[in-house]
Amino acid sequence: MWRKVRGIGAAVGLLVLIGSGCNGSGRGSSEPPSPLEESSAPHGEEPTFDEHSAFAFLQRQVDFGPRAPGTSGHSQARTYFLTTLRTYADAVTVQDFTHTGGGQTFTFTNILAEFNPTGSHPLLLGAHWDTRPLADQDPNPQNRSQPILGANDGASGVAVLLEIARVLKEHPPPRRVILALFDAEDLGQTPYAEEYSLGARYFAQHLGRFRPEEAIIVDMIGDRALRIYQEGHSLQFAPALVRKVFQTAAALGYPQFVPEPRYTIIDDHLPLLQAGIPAIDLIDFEYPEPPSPGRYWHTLEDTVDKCSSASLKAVGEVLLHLIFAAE
Ligand code: 1BN
Ligand code: ZN
Repeated sequence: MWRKVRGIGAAVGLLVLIGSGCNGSGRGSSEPPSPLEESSAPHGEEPTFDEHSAFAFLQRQVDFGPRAPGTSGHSQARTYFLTTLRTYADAVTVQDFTHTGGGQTFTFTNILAEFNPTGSHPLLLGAHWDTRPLADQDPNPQNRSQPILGANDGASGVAVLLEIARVLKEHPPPRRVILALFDAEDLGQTPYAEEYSLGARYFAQHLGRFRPEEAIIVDMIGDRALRIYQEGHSLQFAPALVRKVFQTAAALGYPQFVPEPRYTIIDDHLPLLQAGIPAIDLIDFEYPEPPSPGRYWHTLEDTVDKCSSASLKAVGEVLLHLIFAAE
């Protein structure tokens, strides 16, 4: 694995990608105002991912406004994640770090929530919680100096992880699970790969006792017309994990997972791969539809009405199944 992964540094330096309002399955404003307090699944069975609770976690984040580093939305969201995860997880670790770029220094925070911390076969599920400071892909030039809301690009992945945290509180997992909320994923400017994924990079360089056996990143998985293809770096460097995830999705009957390669993307799985961890990226990079990356990506159109609770459910159920499946 290590030998295979070493080659990735050069590849990432050159490559960005190759290829083509979130609304709760049409639920819109009828979404419940807050996440559920208890899991509806009975004890002793594989628990169920509640899509409406997940969607409420998405809405809650967007209600803070843009969560770009240095904004009040960022600071409020940080507090919310810590408060929420401390009620669900066995342990929560705050990983603060600073980064200087463009003459400015910001403080960032990765948040690591653990379940069954002494269990074997540690699995990391990760998502970025920051949102992009500038809507640089917006068709209207006047919008390009404004921050995005990041309903899909930011909130969707975190919403799935928060719902999984809620479920795991009620149903302790048989293996160690680390939920990682990474900061500062989206500060880069295409095509400079080294400016993206600052939080995941910091994490991967300070693994300590947090080295997982395998890792799955979820990003932009709230799109109403969800289509997750097999991402190129994931396929190249962690093919067995890609197969396992897509086979699970097929067995559970989720056609949103399309078992074909389509594009190769810079994302938070790359620093993990570079640290020798089999890591994959589950991302829908056609937002809302082909050609990639789609007309809502990094625009002011990345809003709640473009997303769907059914999409969160498809991803969440697959991840829960992987957590509870017998090895
Ligand atoms: C994913 C979501 N990314 C940014 N927002 C990573 C990325 C970076 C994707 C550069 C394509 C190009
Ligand atoms: Zn982005």
